[in-house]
Amino acid sequence: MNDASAAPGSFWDARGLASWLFTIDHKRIGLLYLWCVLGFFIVGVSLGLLVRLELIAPGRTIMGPQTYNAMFTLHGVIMIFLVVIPSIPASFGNIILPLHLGAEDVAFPRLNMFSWWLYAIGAVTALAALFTGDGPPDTGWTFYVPFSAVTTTNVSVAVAAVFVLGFSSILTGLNFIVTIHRLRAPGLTWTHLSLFAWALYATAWIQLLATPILGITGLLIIAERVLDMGVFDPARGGDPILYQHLFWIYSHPAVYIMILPAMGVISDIIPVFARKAIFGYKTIAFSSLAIAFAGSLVWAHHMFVSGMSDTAVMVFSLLTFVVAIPSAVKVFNWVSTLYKGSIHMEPPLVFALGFIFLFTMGGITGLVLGAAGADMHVHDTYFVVGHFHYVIFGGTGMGLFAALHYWLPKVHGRMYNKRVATWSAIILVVGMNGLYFPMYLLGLAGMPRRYYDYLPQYTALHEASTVGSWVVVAGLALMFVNLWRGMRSGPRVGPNPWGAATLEWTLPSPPPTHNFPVEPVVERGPYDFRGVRADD
Ligand code: HEM
Ligand SMILES: [Cu+2]
Repeated sequence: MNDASAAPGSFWDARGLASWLFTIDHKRIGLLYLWCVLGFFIVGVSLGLLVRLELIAPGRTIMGPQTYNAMFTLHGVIMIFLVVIPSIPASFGNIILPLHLGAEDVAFPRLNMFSWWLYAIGAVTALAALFTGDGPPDTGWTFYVPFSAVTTTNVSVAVAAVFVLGFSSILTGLNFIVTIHRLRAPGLTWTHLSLFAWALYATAWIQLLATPILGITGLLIIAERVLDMGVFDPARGGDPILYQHLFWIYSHPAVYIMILPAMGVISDIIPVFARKAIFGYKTIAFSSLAIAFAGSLVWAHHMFVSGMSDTAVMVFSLLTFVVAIPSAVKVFNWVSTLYKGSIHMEPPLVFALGFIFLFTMGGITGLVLGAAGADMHVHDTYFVVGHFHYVIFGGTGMGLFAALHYWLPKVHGRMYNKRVATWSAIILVVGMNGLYFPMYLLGLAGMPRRYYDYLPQYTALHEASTVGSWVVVAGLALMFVNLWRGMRSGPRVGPNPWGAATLEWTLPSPPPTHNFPVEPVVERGPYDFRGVRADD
């Protein structure tokens, strides 16, 4: 990383740990997030692999049931709260948003640094939950009551960690909203905003409005455990279903915190490598807001079998179908942009295509789950596990990897090996289908989720899935080694290796500390490629 400063005055120039830990430069803060997210991703993947290994055969394979429960809980908590939620918005959102706006930094640089510190404190608290108290939590990442209120494992500390992490997310959202409203360069109207910025804007509203509910719910769990409150405990007049409502009122919108930024990345990548203005700019921009809004109304589709009136079930099922429309509109517009485009099959596009395929596989099974009747059959089975992995690993994960391949040359001023990158994308897509497709079949056949053991008839599909997990790891290893090598010693690149038209590509790679030497005046849209040339 140290020799990445090709351009004089690059943001890499300041040296020393303190210049990073106390930085208020949005690019550096974004990188701090990125390194943490990738580090925790590797931890989370390792836990997932161990869980998968245990499931390769019926009976005990490598661990006992209590360890198994702790493992999948940690896997879920780390992946959701430390990896996926901050992944693209906190890392690439920070690095790229001010560049897309032609701004010097975000609106509140110090608050931005504070958000990262809260993230770090939350992460340390989550780790502390492992090594203190009576063992790591074993509730699953949803912390459902009544079990989370009575288990002796270290639930309170883990929930406190989630509380702190939530504040980090809220403050980042607030910062982005103000930044987008106030810091756009002259001429950068709302309709000249990049679709990545639009996606971050919609995401930020969810972060700001939905996350407080998670914080309060977490506090209530702690109160239940420490003070014997009786909000959720039926023996004291509480209501466990209330917990599920509160939890999902945050956690369903949270899945859009996970996916919208990835959709923004894809919307920015596709036109660049199709050399064509994006089809339906306004529909894509508006659909982000529509998803954020409608997505806040569908939480109870997680609770079709928890006990609700038939009317409520029907309303939430219908609303779930409604929220699928804006997602499908985006997929339609991406494909239409590619149609008759002049396609450049560069690695970011390959990852983007992987995203479209895997996300669509996850989205369609989401409709199966949203149909209340079908959900009765597959609720809490492996079908659900298959669905959300297609969406969050196949969607958000591939979106993050696409972003890494798209923006690494800008951030480091160097290029990775493109052939190896393409192969890693292909191996990942193959591996994810091997890992997660059998889960759909398992779920349809009745295999429940979160089970340590299973009947012999499920063995073949579990074996296939575990083998798939090894292919995924091979793809990840190849990809990370290639990116690492590229950023250390890849060939140097100029300002605009892809021939893209958004503002970051007008700066040297890597960009200078204060971004734009003169404030840019914007006269064209972000996907107007007339007169834009790629270096060499
Ligand atoms: C090689 C990669 C991965 C493997 C092998 C893997 C495997 C698993 C397994 C076996 C489970 C337990 C399913 C159950 O019993 O219900 C699980 C649950 C889960 N995984 Fe993954 N996973 C991987 C990647 C990811 C990623 C990238 C994410 C997030 C983006 C993720 C998020 C989750 C969540 C939220 C749960 C739910 C935990 C729960 O139901 O309590 N996983 N995973
Ligand atoms: Cu949901």
